[in-house]
Amino acid sequence: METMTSPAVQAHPAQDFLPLNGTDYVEFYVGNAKQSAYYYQAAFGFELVAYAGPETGLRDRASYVLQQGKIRFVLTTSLLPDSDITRHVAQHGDGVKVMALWVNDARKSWEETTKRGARSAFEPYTIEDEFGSVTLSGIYTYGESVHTFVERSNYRGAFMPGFVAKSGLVPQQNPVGLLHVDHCVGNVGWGEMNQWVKFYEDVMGFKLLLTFDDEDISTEYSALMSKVVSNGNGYVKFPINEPAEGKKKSQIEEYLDYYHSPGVQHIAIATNDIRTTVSELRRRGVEFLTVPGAYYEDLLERIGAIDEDLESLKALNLLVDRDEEGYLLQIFTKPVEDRPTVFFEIIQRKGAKSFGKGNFKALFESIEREQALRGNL
Ligand code: TYF
Ligand code: FE
Repeated sequence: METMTSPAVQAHPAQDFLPLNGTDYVEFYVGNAKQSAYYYQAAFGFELVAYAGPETGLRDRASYVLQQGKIRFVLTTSLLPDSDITRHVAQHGDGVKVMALWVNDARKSWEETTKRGARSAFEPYTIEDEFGSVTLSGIYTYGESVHTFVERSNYRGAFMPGFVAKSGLVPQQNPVGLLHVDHCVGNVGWGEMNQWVKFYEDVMGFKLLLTFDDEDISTEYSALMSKVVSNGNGYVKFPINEPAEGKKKSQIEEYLDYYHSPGVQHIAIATNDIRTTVSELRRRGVEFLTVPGAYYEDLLERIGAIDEDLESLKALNLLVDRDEEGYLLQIFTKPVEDRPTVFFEIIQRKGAKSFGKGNFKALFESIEREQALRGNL
């Protein structure tokens, strides 16, 4: 069953040893950053804002920084036949390397977490240019993923020192309306969920928010367990999934088979007008999972009155769920690579703080239909 564990907002935020202002950026290591940057501009409505590469003095890589609302994606590719980036892409395909967290003190963030047992990715260092300075530090989380702490309080440039401002050649048409990262979900190996929940609790001071056991989320075939951890102010939420035994292969196992390690499964992005956002994403060619029409037949009986009319939700295949505090609308893209690994969720919260448990059955059956088409069920 779903268990609500503790309030997301701590009574005494001053005691938080790792205060976080939110997600600073998400960095993807990709095979071709120039073309990925085009995809996120043309299909998802991001704007190119900054660039680093050979033209700015980098010999080994190129990075494109894309922005929409408060969301920053950094797309990085290697220019070498063998490097950490090259090896990452060879092993995992395009995937998320860094979930960067915006902090006021990157050195203290690194010290507080490493002294509690975090494995350092890199020690604190400061970089400067004419627009100010940024201090960075990093720790490893599950798989090869890294949390970079970004202190940019006095920085006024396009992204950070080392990057030049650069605008895109893709004309931005109608606004898509993506606002901020709502949560980033990790898939970890069999039996590893609890140790990663403990990592976020002990090392980063997060609190367990929700637990989903396999009765909540096992459909006829696929099964998984999930726990959600949140930082003190609730701005940063990390659900952690592990595969569970089902009749056939778990969707989490399929991910692990193709990603070849634990890693980021999906990034949920908030909008305050999901119908406009999803119409625009569909028009631009983003592919979404679908649920059968029957999902909508008893929807209003299940979740009660909502502001949106049923037909408009059905036309876009949007999912709806309710909790004690309100409701939410959500939809999931298909994987955005050839491997069945990383995908996106678009979510509009109307009071609800939960994750759409009422949709798990319909959603997971939809994922299983895709798994079957890939021959992985
Ligand atoms: O983040 C969540 O918990 C929801 C539901 O493989 C979910 O988006 C959970 C597991 C999964 C896909 C979606
Ligand atoms: Fe989600």
